[in-house]
Amino acid sequence: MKMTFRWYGSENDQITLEDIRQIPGMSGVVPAIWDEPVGAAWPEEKIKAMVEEIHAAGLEAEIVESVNIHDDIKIGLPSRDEYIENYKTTIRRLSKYGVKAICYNFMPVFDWLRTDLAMKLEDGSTALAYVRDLVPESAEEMVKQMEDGANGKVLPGWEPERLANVKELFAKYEGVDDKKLFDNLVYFLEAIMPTCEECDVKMAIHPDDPPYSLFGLPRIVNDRDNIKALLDAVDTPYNGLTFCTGSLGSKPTNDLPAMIREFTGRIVFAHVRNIKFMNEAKTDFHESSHLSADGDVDMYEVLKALYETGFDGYMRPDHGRAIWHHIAEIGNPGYSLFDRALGAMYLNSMWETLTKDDERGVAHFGNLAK
Ligand SMILES: [Mn+2]
Repeated sequence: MKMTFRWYGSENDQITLEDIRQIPGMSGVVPAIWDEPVGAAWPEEKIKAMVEEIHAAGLEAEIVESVNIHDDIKIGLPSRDEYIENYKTTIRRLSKYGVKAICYNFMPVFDWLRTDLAMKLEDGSTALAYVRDLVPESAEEMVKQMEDGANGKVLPGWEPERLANVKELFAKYEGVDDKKLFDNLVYFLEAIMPTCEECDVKMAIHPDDPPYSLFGLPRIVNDRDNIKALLDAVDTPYNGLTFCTGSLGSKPTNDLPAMIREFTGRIVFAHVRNIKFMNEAKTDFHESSHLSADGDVDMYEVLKALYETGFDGYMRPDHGRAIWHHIAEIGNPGYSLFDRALGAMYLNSMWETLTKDDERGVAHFGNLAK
């Protein structure tokens, strides 16, 4: 397992590579190129500069996140083939500079979504939250709401130029139901798999966040059945999964440890974070600290399932709350330095316990508990 940290680049992140390097056990960062339009091939010189900057700071850059998929691919328009060619070019260029995996998603129109990007928790920290009844009626209002809470940052998946005419974009998705979206995803994957194999770059799809349909749009990556269908449809280790415990964990019927065990060998990237349900129906949640006791995801069971199934991919603490004096200076919502650093330490310490227990043949502590 390699512990990593998302990094938005020196232009877009107030957190420096040096900050990240000082977090114990950190092997690398998960970067992206933000100033290219969705669908364009990432220019080689930008990839080179990004990777060299990261290496110079003593960190690895083996996995990137947010090589976003153009809507025409998701909709299945004839122009998709051109965008798929661009995507293959990006894969080849990334691989040339040592990138081994790509985290992406296939959510139509909107990427992740929250109704509050700074909900105040009892301890004074703030966290991202989702309350079903606070989702506005119109998609335009949603775009505005997300932009207003973004601290002036461009949120990944919320590119203003792409969402400038969100109504038009919705119209393009007319007739794209779950089945069609799934078929379009399979088309995309089948088209790029030879390039992935040739370059040894694994694709790791991120589940829907939140894990259900919004504004009538299709959603196809959020539970055991639809993930299994996707992995089976393109049955190669290069068609992999980003196992995001926060996204999948906000659907109460998902049994996370069981899913990890079932998808052994296909989990490329683990996003590990916790969420806390706020109502009995479990439709509303806020993000919490990583500690199991603070949320509804049992981190011990999650890590144990990963460890026991021989997980050797990348992990990151995913989101964090804004805490300490960082609250005032937080840039990218959900991507604070301190709480994610605490999360990484917590996850690393559990991983060390699991590793050493295993090496020393310690099966359990059952007797101590009595
Ligand atoms: Mn995630």
